[in-house]
Amino acid sequence: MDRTEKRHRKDIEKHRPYDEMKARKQAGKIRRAMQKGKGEARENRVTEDNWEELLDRHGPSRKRPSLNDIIADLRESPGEFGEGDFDRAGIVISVSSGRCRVFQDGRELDVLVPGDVAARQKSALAVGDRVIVDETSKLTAVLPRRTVLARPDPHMKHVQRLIAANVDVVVHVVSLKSPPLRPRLIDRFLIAIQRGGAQPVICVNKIDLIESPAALPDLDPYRDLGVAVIPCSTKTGEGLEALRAQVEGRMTALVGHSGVGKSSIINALDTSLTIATNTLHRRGTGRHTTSASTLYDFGGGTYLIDTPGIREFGLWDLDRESLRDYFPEFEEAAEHCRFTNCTHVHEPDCEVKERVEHGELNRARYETYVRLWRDLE
Ligand SMILES: Nc1nc2c(ncn2[C@@H]2O[C@H](COP(=O)(O)OP(=O)(O)OP(=O)(O)O)[C@@H](O)[C@H]2O)c(=O)[nH]1
Ligand SMILES: [Mg+2]
Ligand SMILES: [Zn+2]
Repeated sequence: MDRTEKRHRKDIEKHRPYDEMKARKQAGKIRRAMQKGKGEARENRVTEDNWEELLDRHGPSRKRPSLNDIIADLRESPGEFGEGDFDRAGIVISVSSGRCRVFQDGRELDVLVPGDVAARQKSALAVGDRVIVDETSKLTAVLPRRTVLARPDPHMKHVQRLIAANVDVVVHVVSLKSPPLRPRLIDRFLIAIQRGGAQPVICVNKIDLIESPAALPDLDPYRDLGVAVIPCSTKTGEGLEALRAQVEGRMTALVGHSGVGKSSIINALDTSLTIATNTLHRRGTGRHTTSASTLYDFGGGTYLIDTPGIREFGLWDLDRESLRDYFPEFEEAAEHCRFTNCTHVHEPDCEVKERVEHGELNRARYETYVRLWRDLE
């Protein structure tokens, strides 16, 4: 960096509004905190090649807590809860207006949701929530959530709509044909999943519809980010075991566009289930087969949540600064950009753009970044 450039940078720093500086500092702090976690995640990165080994290594210790563990947790930090409450803890398996079904101690209960409980919660009750139910089958409390999967309400953008709570894994199901793959949706889902704290997995369904594996789209950029990409077919059974390995002993939500085969996959993983799937699906008819999220207990701590298809997936509460956190593959190049605050969109001497031009960074991911950046104005 020569002296004129240094001076130029100083000038920029000096004239940047105070609020922006503060926001940047805060964002930096968060990013650094996230990076700490990321290192660990990188070590434990699950790929198609190492999942078996990782599963062996982590074994049951990585399994999600059973109800007994939830109760043990509660005993340790009871907060407002009393000893009597612990035996009445359960997991929400479906929610309808004013009522929900709760899985408690091997039984399924029909539970009343009082208005004040719903009002006390920041967002409504979700499938996967751990709750306490009283003797009269009334819900009395929703326990703190470990993770959430949420999206903005399509009609009220500032309202968060919960898709599921406490999920360890979210499988984004896509299909290659009917409906066709929409890579842009993958990026939005990935960001929403990571923000909620769950581990993302991409499942490419209906591979029986393509002539050869060469016709598979390039999803390596996602593999490079440490996201497992599992091609599968519920018709031929291919890939189902790899998928099972990802979800075993954990609570998993399947999300994705309507008609990609989420319900079919859950049916295929447990042949005793017969969830309605759409046999008459036509694109553009607006028909959704699954209309509400439902949790299925596969035993052994494995829970799968079927969710209704989603057409659009908006992002809320995301600013341009934090958008970068979801494109960690740009980070190294960004250190070589001419401007420290380079957005990689319109600045000169941008190393990120340079590497995209040279094919060292994935162009589709970069274009997604730019599109999201513009949306976030
Ligand atoms: N060729 C092929 N078709 C599949 C496969 N998996 C599912 N389908 C078909 O795709 C259609 C939609 O499947 P569903 O399981 O209902 O899809 P969904 O994602 O649950 O849809 P929504 O509930 O509307 O969100 C059905 O006709 C299935 O038979 C597959 O691996 N190959
Ligand atoms: Mg369905
Ligand atoms: Zn740049």
